[in-house]
Amino acid sequence: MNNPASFPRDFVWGAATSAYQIEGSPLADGAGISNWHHFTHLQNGKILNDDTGDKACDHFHRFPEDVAHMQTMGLKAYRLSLAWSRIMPEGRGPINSKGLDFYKRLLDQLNRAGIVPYVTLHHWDMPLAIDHLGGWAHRDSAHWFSDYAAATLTQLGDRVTHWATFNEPWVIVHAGYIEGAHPPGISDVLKARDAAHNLLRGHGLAVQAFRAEGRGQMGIVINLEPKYKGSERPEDLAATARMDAWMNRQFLDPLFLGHDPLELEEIHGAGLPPYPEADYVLIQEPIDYLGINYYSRSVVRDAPGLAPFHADRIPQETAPHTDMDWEIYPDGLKHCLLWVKERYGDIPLYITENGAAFDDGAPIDERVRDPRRIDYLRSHLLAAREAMAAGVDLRGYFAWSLLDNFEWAYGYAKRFGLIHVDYDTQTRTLKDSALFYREVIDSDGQALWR
Ligand code: IFM
Repeated sequence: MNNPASFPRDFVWGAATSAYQIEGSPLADGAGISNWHHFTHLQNGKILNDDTGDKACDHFHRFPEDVAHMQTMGLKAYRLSLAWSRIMPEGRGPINSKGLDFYKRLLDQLNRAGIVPYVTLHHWDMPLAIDHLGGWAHRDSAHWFSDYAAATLTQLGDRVTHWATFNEPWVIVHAGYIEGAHPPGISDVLKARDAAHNLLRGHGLAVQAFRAEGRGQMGIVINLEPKYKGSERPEDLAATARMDAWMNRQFLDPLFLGHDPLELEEIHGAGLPPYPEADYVLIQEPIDYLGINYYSRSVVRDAPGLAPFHADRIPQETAPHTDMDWEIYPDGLKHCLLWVKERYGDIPLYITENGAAFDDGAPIDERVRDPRRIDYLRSHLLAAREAMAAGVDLRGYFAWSLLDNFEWAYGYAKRFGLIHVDYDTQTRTLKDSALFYREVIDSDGQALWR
């Protein structure tokens, strides 16, 4: 930390993926049907080109090659998620040991390679059987999840020390229960409220199970998008606060402060029966770290007709954007790291996802030139380093993503990978950004300043 133009020696340099996005073979070895398998096979126009995760990056079969690529890149850590439906096919009840075996093989491969696995228990793919019972809107979902978590922690605890309960619960709630773009594909603001609360209860119960059975560290991964006011008009300020509450504070306030943000009442309606006080004690179960996923920011204005948020994003037309149409705004990363420290205290932080979708074309002479992704990584890492210099306890950074993969509603159309995947042949090619990232890692970050 003394050298302002480098990162600490023990900084954790990693890359991230998730199960449904890369594994393929979703029903292999006795796995149950997941909500995402079901949703993609509905072919109801909600997934671009009717793409599915049936094959994805075929990581299920090709993980030894993928771990070898991680070694080539010099990764210190790899963030992955587990498919609940491989481990508990019905979401509850008996464990499927063959499903677990896949993860044991993968984790062994990583540990042998000296790459520390950071494992997320749930990254959106829920067993369909329990989704059909009401999914996260059902109060029992917290217990379904913590039973799965407890069993998994016991089974894999000898191989994993860094755990997270959930990835981006906000997306589960917003895309699944408000926009209907992800499973369960509905638009119901009250169910969304219950889903958010039950995810947090499930998190608290899983942390308790971890304290009883696990070793190492347990955290949660939250996606943050700083909201900037569109103007000084009181209506725009209120809309900005509402969107900040909905996206950023909806999860962090209960986790660290023990209450929901007040502005949620403007969205869900006041006068709803309150949840039991004991829920908030459970949700505040102390964690070892917070994972932050950061991609962009938004500038907000009041939009009275747009239920349920009555707010809208002001397009930043002259600013650079990625292929997701997300504004590239590295300062937002610094701001949200500083904001988390100021509002919630000195919890150890990791950037658990950060990256950019760009289509850089097929490899030419086994090379993919992706200077825009390099610029994105560089500018965001420099912003993160500035936050560290200002006192933020940032322990590591995971680029999203190791591989091009299944980008949910966008199918295979958006490429976030440091490694290019040819989906027909499953050939992997390290992009220039992967080679750049290797230099960054090798030099403790100093390559960023060159
Ligand atoms: O691909 C997703 C990932 O699953 C969760 N975080 C955002 C990424 C890019 O959209």
